[in-house]
Amino acid sequence: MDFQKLAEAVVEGNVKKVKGLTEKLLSEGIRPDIILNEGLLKGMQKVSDRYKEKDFYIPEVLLSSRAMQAGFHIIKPLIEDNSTSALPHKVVIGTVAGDLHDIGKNLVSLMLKSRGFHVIDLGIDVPPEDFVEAVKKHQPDILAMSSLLTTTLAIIPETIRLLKKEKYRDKVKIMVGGAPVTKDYARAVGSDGYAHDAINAVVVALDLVKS
Ligand code: B12
Repeated sequence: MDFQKLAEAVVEGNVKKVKGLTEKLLSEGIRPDIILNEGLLKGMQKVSDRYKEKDFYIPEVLLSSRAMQAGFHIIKPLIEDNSTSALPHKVVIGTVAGDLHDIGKNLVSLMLKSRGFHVIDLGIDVPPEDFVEAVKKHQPDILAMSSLLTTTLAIIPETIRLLKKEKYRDKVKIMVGGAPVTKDYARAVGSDGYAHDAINAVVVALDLVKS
């Protein structure tokens, strides 16, 4: 199966193979979001599992992320072009200060774009002040924060406190996610929504802009 081969190529960190297989699947008419979920993401999941089991270390993880991103770059414009609903809703997204993980955040951003959201991506290592500035400047419907490290989780409530202080909290919905974030944590720090993956992030975002 080519999806399995693609996932394996991500695990191997083989950029050339990932590009070739992604292009092959596309030429066979497979939808880009399916290639993303069934191939590239399955591969990244295996990498995460191996890292957890201490079978993979940072250099291997970096090689795999680079290979995954190579496939992601091929399908990204296709998913973005596919956005049909063209909702006028805006999302400001970023990974919190101190945290450089961006694979998950980029996927959430891509999935939101594919459903017609206008996404303003502040990148990684974003301090509360910059989130708040972006909310003032862009007036988004949703502020989305990603945190992959327990050590940077506190940036989420800090940002919410600053938004309150600046009287902007009630002007924006807040959605949070990332491996250590849970539904209970999201609620406890006063955010409006949480999702454990990029697909559910879209469901939650659509729900937030409705309410
Ligand atoms: C890849 C990776 C890296 C790469 C990051 C590359 C990159 N460009 O992102 C590199 C090698 C650079 C890295 C570095 C580090 N990492 Co790291 N890394 C990982 C790993 C293996 C996979 C993360 C990933 O990309 N997963 C795949 C994506 C698709 O999943 P995801 O990120 O979870 O995102 C999904 C959901 O969480 C959700 N989501 C994510 N964001 C958001 C936002 C919103 C709004 C919503 C709704 C949803 C949502 O949707 C996403 C898509 O489905 C994880 C292990 C793990 N189990 O998570 C460790 C992990 C996150 N890393 C960890 C650590 C400790 C580090 C380092 C400190 C290691 C070190 N000693 O140097 C550094 C930190 C550097 C820094 N300051 O940020 C720990 C964190 C532990 C903790 N609880 O704090 C983990 C959990 C590994 C572990 N078990 O120890 N890492």
